[in-house]
Amino acid sequence: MGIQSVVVYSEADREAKYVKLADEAVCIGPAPSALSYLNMPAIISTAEVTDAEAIHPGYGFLSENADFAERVEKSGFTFIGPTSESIRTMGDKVAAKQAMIKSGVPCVPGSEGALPEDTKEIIKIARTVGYPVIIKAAGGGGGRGMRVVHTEAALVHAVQTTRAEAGAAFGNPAVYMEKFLENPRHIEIQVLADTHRNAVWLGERDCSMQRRHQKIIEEAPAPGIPRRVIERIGDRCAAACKKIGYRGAGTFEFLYENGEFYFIEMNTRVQVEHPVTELVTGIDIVQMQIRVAAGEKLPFSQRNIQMRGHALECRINAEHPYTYVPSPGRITMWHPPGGPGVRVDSHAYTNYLVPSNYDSMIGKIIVHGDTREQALARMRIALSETVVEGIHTNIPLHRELMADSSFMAGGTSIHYLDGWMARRKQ
Ligand code: MV4
Repeated sequence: MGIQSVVVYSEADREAKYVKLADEAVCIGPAPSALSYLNMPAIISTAEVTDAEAIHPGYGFLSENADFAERVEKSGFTFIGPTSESIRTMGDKVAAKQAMIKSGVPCVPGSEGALPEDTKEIIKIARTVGYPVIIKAAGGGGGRGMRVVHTEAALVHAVQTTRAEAGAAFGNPAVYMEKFLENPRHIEIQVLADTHRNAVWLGERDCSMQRRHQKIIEEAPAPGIPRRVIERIGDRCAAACKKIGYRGAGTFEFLYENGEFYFIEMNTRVQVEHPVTELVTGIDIVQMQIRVAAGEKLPFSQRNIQMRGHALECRINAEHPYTYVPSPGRITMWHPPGGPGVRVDSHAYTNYLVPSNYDSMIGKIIVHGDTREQALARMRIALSETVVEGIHTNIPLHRELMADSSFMAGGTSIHYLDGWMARRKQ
């Protein structure tokens, strides 16, 4: 795009490749994120001293922090993302759900808004919803602050405990109730919206292969879901964006069970797994974020968007493949794969020191093929070509999963990896 870039980094990330590649790099503090990546004044003053125009928040730390978005804009910079108001609404899961119900997006059946104080009322709501139910914190999300309840006897205590935890963790004790779906898939819809009332959806991703809310494999399209079912949901997501005045990239998260979609949360950032959508649509999502933040119109409409082929992403983590114990340290050999339909996004290289301070993800291998079978074949070859020495990685786990008959068949649920690991017994 011809835009000069400045990266900010902490002392622990001194050696990361993006620090070397950027036009300018500014160290904003020591390793602990509270003193660097979460230090809003340090980031905003870096924008000031480097004469930046806009700030892209990435996909970690402050990327979904409404106060940060607000401070960026109040300091005279463009925040590359939605308005702080959108971020705030979607951060409150009760408000998000109410906005979606209003916009015609199907949600999990449950309480209308936050649960009341009155225990008799709570019991009544649970009877209507039907057990099992799940109690979720309004301020939670991404798997934080939730509790499954199977019987009426356990209900009131579960609500009280979740409330107390939510108050302490999020400063908001409000909780809500949903029907607990026992064996769903996690399917999400990517959207893009501009400031000229245009909004489109860019297909779906299946992110069901996960452990402890950390996804490890994502793919697009989602295997075995009829196109007409996805199209109905996608059109509703785009319509919801227009209705709420959404801007930039976003993701609607759904649970999918027995042929039905149920909205659970919206992410107001670009996500780790956006490359699978880029490969099947040919659209550069980050470039679009920057263009719509600059006030440009989206350069395409829904009918111009075509999904082609199949994409898979394997997240490469510095961790033991079967115990998941983090494995930071010096990478003595880094040999990424290549060839047609193979993309690697990473900040690592031979001699790079993986710091112990942050998330263990050190890269992503993303492949594209004409069919899911071709994408799987390309991923198997890509994984076989990849060499990472000096630390443990989860590459052996990915190699096994790419040869697993249920994964190969497609459509495994969010619980599949837990069961697979238990059966594998070290
Ligand atoms: C649920 C659910 C079952 N029923 N809601 C976990 C993360 C957060 N985004 C929502 N989550 C769930 N909500 C109802 N009504 C099961 C989960 C869930 C989950 C969802 C997506 C991906 C992985 C998951 C792992 C465990 C539980």
